[in-house]
Amino acid sequence: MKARAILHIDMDAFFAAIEQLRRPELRGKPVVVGGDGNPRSRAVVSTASYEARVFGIRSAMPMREALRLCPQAIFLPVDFAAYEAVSARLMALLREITPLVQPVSLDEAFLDATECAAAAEEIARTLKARIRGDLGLTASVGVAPNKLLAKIASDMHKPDGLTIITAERAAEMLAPLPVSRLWGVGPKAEARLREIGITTIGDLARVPEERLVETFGGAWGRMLAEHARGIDDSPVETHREPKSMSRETTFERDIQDQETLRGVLREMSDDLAGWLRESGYGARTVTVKVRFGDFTTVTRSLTMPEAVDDAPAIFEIAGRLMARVEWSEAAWVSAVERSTLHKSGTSPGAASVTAAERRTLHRSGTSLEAESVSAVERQALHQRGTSPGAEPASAATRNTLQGVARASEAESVIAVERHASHRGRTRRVRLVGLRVAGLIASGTAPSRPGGPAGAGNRPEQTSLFPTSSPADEP
Ligand code: TTP
Ligand code: MG
Ligand code: MG
Repeated sequence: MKARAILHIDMDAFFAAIEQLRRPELRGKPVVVGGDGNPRSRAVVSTASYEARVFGIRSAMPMREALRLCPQAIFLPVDFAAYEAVSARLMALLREITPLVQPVSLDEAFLDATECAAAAEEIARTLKARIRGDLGLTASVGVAPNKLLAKIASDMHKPDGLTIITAERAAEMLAPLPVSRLWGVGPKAEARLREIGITTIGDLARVPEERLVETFGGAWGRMLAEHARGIDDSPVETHREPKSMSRETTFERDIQDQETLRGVLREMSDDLAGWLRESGYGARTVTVKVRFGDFTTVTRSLTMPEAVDDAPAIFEIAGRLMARVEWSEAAWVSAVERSTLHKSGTSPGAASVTAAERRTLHRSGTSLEAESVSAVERQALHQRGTSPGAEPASAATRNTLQGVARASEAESVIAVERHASHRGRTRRVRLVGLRVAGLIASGTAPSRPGGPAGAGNRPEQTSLFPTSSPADEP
């Protein structure tokens, strides 16, 4: 296969640069754009000009903090319409080079120049010149054999940078960078990696993949291992039919409060129903996602024979799915066990549960802290996640577990269960998400008298935290 030539374009200090462009008296000065432009409001900084960054002002910082760092800065309100207009011109300009453009945000896009006649570096130079000439703005461009590296490259020499990462030099250029530069490595993952002595991408590349899979679960562990080596096969995706739409909320603080959760789910249901109606789709699949304070993530999915597009139906299904999440730590631990045992179920007989499974469970049993179980949990969840809708604690699995317990084949399992039953606290929620998928154009959805699926047999209001779960600890 021909090596790909991917460009990543990211405008410099985008909102602030547009303000400086239309108000020449602001050029060369510290400009901060955020909220309604009042530096004493509770708003946060959207962006700051490079002149303001010298003072330590950054995106997402409270405006008040920015004011403290640089009292002489010029504070301006966000004028979204103006930035959108410039963004549209930028994307049009990129599409003149090739139709293979994937906009990522207002000021950012990937471009696949593999089939272009000119060399990628030449295209990058032309682009920068045109952005300067036509828009009066500067951009930083990265050129690389894939999206991951192109994005890292565009960020390396900001502002007005042009950075090329070749396949040959990728490892060397990535090695000294902090792991946070990789997609999906946020502060929590960064902290976890630091705990095991990994701070740079080079460190990460030296960790055997199995170790990462063990620590972060299958999909993510493998992805980390690839990305650390500069490998990324994801295509530049131009406009595509929506496959799904989702909403997510990360709470300011991890919560345990059912009403808050219910309120957020209701809001997201309203939102998604609005989107479905506007786009003319119904959804056959609804998925909830819960990320707990310990970083583990659970999804529960339901696919219905017919599509829904109204908020009450989506909310109701979300509630039912939420009831299938293990909310208490005790239930959680035993679900992990079941899953572990389930895997062993492929080989017949309880004896197969002995070696590896017992060791795994024993390990978690030795210090039943969340941390020690979490690698196993994540792996278990990953496996379940790949077959959405599958009920993890199937009858067969439960039988296996019971059979094993009866035969006293796995004493450590019982120990874990017993221990866990004393730890029946409700787990704290960090993030909750709701997704609709299995989209069907509204006009073509099969209809049945009696309305959309689920309408006929809605159960009574379900509790998000099932009543069977042990009470919270005082
Ligand atoms: P970025 O490309 O992240 O930042 P930037 O263009 O301002 O600066 P640079 O790329 O040179 O580092 O974001 C593009 C715009 O998105 C930014 O101008 C304002 C907006 N934005 C926010 O509103 N909030 C944020 O937290 C971030 C990061 C960006
Ligand atoms: Mg930018
Ligand atoms: Mg950007």
